[in-house]
Amino acid sequence: MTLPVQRTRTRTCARAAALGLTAALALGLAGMPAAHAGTERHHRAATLDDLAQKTGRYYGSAVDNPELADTAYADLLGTEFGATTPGNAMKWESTEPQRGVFDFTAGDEIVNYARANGLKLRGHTLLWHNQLPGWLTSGTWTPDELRSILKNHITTEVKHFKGKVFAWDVANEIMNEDGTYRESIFYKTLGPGYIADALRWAHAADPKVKLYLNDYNVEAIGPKSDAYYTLIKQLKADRVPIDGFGLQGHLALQYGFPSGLKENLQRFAALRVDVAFTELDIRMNLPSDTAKLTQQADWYRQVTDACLAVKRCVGITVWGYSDRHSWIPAVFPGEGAALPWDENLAHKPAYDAIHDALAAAAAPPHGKNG
Ligand code: 9MR
Repeated sequence: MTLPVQRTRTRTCARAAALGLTAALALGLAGMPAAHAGTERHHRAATLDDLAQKTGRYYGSAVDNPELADTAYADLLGTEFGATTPGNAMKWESTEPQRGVFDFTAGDEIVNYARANGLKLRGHTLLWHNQLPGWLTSGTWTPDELRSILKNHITTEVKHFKGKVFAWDVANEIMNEDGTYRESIFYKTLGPGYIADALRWAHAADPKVKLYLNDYNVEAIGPKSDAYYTLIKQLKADRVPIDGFGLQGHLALQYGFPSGLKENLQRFAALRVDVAFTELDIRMNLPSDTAKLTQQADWYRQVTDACLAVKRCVGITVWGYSDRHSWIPAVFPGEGAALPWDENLAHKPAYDAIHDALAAAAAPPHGKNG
């Protein structure tokens, strides 16, 4: 393991130098030697996003609103990463808690945090079967009613965040493992055409924003990723606005590394859509040990390398960057330790593996890829 504190601090020094000492003190960034601040510009260790940017990509982390109060966590996210995704703030139950009554408070908080820290923002998500408000799931809707509700939700939310997010996960997790459509309220009421409609409505509300379909267990070539391949090919043929395919990347050591990952990215890129890892984490059965952390580091390196090998792989987002804040232990009891930083915000071997993979691609002559 390398020196997390050092890397964090050198980046902090950059901010301190840029802000001037008084402002740095006011922000609580003091505590490093002044001489260090003076030489910092020349010696600052590259962050993951610095390196990703050199390859034309971003490196991001999700953030959930309560985590903004953890200032050490929020500061490190703001310095190490170049993009963020709200974990929950832009989901339907948050943004339209009553029919036609919109609340963008939580989403705006993330927008402000992203702006203050110079982070790009991915919008997540306009349409999902989870975290829907009770008024929507408990209602009985005719197709016309539900279509109007969906159109209004998408149009209002996309317009609100227009110019503030660079991409939207328009439809999230719409396929079953066997490649059939998930029987969500939208599918059952509207049929599969709701996906093209959602993309068209989102495009009409913000013609510049990149529109993604996003799912988990689509990293390997198999029935589920095949279904997305077929769907995106058809959407393209029908001239439906679709810009990207998001592979969430919720991996687990005990289930094996997804086979054909790079080839899978390549076949989507060949359909002329961008691809991205949107929610990457690599969990393990607890307790962690050296062997598991080494294997995890190798997997993070392989995922990074797969993205770097495909020109249209535009970036990687981890679903939170530290084991301090992760959804996994609550959902998979006995599993965790999935992120590149530990609970104390110290680097794990995974961090170095990602850093090394990005650095190798960022340094000429290996900077060319495609
Ligand atoms: O990180 C999110 C967590 O805070 C929520 O409790 C959970 C509710 O389902 O959603 C989590 O994020 C999910 C994401 O929106 C879609 N892909 C799976 C993620 C992990 O569950």
